[in-house]
Amino acid sequence: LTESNVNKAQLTNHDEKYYQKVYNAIAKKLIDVDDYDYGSYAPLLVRLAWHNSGSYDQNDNSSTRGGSFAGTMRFKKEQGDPENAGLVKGMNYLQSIKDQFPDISHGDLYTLGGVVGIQEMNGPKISWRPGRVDLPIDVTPPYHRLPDASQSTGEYVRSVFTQRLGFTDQELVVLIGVGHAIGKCHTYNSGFDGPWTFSPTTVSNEFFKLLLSEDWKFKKWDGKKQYEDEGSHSLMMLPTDMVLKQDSDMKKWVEIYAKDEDRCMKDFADAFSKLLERGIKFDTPKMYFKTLEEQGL
Ligand code: ZEM
Repeated sequence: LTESNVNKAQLTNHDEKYYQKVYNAIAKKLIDVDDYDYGSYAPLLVRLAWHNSGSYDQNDNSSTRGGSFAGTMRFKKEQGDPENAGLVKGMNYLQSIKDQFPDISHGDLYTLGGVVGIQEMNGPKISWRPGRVDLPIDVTPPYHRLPDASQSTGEYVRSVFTQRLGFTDQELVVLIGVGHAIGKCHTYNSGFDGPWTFSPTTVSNEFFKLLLSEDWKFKKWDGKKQYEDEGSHSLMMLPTDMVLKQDSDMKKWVEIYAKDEDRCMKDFADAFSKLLERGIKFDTPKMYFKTLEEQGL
């Protein structure tokens, strides 16, 4: 990396107390406005934070390196990437928070939304820092940097997570498996259908347990190629999810995380925090937020 293409987080006029207020506003809205699957927008906010950050390419030496810094997901251009289908709903959801706290940049808002989503679904504490800056539309990253779920090789998954995003096998396994413990696929967004676990609004290591314990067969339908469990026929795996079990180096981590939930949560917290900060240089200390429950709210 050369100095010129590192995005430097800017100091904001606000302290941790202020961002805790923003956190609380999002967390309260998760309780008040619940007209999404399983009564929670939290999984959608996590996916929004991931897609904001996952457009980063460490090999891109232009000013369009992607990632969460410039907040370019606010533009229709980036929203039009087929992989981002459905995320506008998450951004619209956060608009009232932006109106209440107008100083916060879009990159900070969308990443903080992911932190709130994880923590309020009983997940681990995710360190977070402010200082992303809204930049103009011309730094919008090109399409198709987010992974294509229909791919089914370890080589492909590493081409995104390792070559482009700079994650190890351990980190990519924990990110995908905990990310897909929550929420579901919607045919109207991606063409895939269904949840990965029986507890889609709780952050857990259930994905890893089910990936190993269930018999996964191709789903018989006219839709995209996906897997379903032989037991209940109500859960799903994407082709890229199955790679975590098919690739022997990745599978080692699946086995560790299926057995050790504490390790899983700790490693996920580190990897998710790293994801949100890809391509950004911060000089400020990490912030940690209390859940509504911890504050007695
Ligand atoms: Zn997902 N993801 N993802 N993911 N994801 C979907 C939904 C959700 C992939 C993918 O193609 C899809 C990570 C990694 C990868 C979440 C979090 C994280 C959907 C369904 C697809 C197709 C979208 C829809 O139809 O609404 C692929 C190929 C991945 C890597 C190989 C990582 C990493 C995540 C976070 C850490 C979440 C929370 C959802 C559920 C969203 C919702 O609306 O319920």
